[in-house]
Amino acid sequence: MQKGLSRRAVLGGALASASALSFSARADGTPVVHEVTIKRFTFEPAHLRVQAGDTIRWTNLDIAPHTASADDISWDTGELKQGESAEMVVNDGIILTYFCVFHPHMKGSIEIV
Ligand SMILES: [Cu+2]
Repeated sequence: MQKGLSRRAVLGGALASASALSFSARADGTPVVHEVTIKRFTFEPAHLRVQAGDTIRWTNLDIAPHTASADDISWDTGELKQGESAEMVVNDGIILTYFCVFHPHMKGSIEIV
């Protein structure tokens, strides 16, 4: 497990409430958790706009295992089985494009605003 990443299974209910969180306003300046679901071999959303300090959480809903891995593998969720998720805190300077090591046509990108 690499620094800055944590993995755990996410229950449906917990995921639903976390999804609601990502749509709340940043009124108090607190970091936001951005949810990316992996479904039908696609990152959804494929492009994220985030601020440094925010967290991205990838959750695999497919039967097939997937990863979210930086193009140069400088960060990597590791293998996510169905229902598993991994989180990463976004820091300035990270590689902003990623893919799935098992299915390299699956691509995602991050924009720090
Ligand atoms: Cu994949």
